Amino acid sequence: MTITITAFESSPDGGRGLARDMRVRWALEEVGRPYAVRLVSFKEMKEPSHLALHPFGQIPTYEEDDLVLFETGAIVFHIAQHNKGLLPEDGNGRARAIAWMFSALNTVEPPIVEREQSRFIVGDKRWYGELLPILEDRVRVRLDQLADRLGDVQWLDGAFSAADLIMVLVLRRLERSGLLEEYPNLCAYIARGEARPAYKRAFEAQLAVANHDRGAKDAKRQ
Ligand code: GTB
Repeated sequence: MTITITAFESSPDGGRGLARDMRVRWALEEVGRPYAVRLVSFKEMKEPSHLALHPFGQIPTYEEDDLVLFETGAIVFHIAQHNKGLLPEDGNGRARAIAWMFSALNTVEPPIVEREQSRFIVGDKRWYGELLPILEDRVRVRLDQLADRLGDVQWLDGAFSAADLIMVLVLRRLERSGLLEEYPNLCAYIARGEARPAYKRAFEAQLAVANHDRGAKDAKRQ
């Protein structure tokens, strides 16, 4: 049973682990499932063969036997459901972990992406300087609430789960924004996620792709 995922051939983040294949890599590493990676260019993502796997022409995708999945939330949930270690065994704990997974994707991530994307969409407008603090305050609303709930516990609800995996990576998108530093317990939470051996293996694997890509580009220039 080979699992194959897709990832950027040339990730815009240069290997900082911010592209969403990192979620799937980390989940697979946590449960000890080997996987192959097929790298795709931006052009290939919009071609029929990739669109057959992913209707929106994005990465990552996930193939396992005759199952094809897209959407990282669904992929991580599938991995967690079919392997031990990413969701609690008891029904109520499992339901709560799933709620936290959804909240990472539907409640915490949207204002973070909105803020990030605003620069690309309207960053050249003269009123952007007024918009940005508004968008940052929208992010702070969620970070305040999350930081309050997390307090000084290690993980969102008991043991580490798929919910923490997604939440940590959602929060990591704020790196270099200056916002996370206002929340020491969220910084410590992210650091705990990054310290996990499975996270490190996933990070190294995606970094190796970026380093290889950089090497190939350098060789082309010479
Ligand atoms: N909701 C989907 C999911 O969770 O699977 C979103 C998937 C998605 O946004 N994929 C992006 C993509 O394929 C890559 S991860 N984009 C190409 C396209 O839409 O044409 C988003 C991403 C990209 C780059 C950085 N970065 O450079 O820091 C971070 C995140």
